Amino acid sequence: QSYRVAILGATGAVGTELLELLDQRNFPVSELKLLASPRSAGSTVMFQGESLTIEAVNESSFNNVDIVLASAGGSISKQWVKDIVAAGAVMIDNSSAFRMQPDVPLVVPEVNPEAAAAHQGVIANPNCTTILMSVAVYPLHQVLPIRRIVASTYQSASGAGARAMEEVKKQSIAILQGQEPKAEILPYPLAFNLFPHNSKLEASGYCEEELKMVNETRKIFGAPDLRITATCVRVPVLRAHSEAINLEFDSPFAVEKARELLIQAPGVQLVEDWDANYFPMPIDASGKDDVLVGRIRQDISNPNGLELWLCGDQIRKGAALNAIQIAELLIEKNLLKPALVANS
Ligand code: A2P
Ligand code: 11C
Repeated sequence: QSYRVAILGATGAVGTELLELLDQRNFPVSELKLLASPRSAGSTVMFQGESLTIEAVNESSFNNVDIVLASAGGSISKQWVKDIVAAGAVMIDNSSAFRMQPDVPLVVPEVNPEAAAAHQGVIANPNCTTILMSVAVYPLHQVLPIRRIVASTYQSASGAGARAMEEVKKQSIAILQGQEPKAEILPYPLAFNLFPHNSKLEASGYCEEELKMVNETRKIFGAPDLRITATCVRVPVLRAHSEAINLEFDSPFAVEKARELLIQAPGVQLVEDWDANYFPMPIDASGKDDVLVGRIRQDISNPNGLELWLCGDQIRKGAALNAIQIAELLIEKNLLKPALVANS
């Protein structure tokens, strides 16, 4: 059986990757609709040897569609969700618009695939830093519950979209030519620089990105009391995020045990060469499906603590790949139609 798929935001960083992954993974597509803003309507892209025309999204775009992969931003997702659900399609949404709604499953297939079954037409794809961290630490959490996470992130330009990636390249060229770098998409020059994450600051002093890591991880793990704190930073890397993670348990977690678990964990690749001081790097993670994890060590300040370092492709596992894996899960478990709610 094959399915009618639409990509909303098909020209963006994540949309382009979605297209590539549908092809690479031989996703069973019978029809593919590529939707974006009127700016790119009429342009064409190649998919499996066929030239497809980008369409401007409108009220009838979702008729006769089974799966909508949305990656055009939260306001666009909110604008079209009713039409998508009314058309009988399932929306897998990459934005933060619906993630914390109780009736919307927030799914990382390696962690909580069972949550997808309760969907009512919308499934949310978590924030990229949250996905990467979840895949790496959940295998440990299953063995010994994590009590506290301290995360520090090093986030690439891709998290701010395709135009931000282009901006960093242009800024780098400008600086190397002795000119002033221009910042139009990102708030400050990122080339040869870094800055605290550019999402909105809340009264608590945390930015939205940091609070997404807190709230979304709790929802995905089904652990509302899990203590998490994060500092998110944008760095001049094109497309893979890195994270330094400190974990605290109720009792010691042997480093060797953690290593064994992570070697077997789905979606994780252990990258550690202690003699060469070689550990995950964003250039190695770019274009890869797995989250690269390494530098696992005992926290010298806490007998119950572990330290680890990870890098993961923000556009792939942090966004497009996770969304496609959710779609594959829906197909495998026959969950494309919204589950019937008891008593409704
Ligand atoms: P477009 O290229 O036509 O602007 P990114 O996150 O990489 O910046 O990509 C954002 C994606 O969202 C692009 O595909 C972009 O299309 C799409 N998009 C932006 N605004 C709209 C809109 N009003 N309606 C539909 N798609 C939109
Ligand atoms: C970043 N994680 O790197 C962000 C981008 O909630 O999906 C994606 C924001 C989100 O800036």
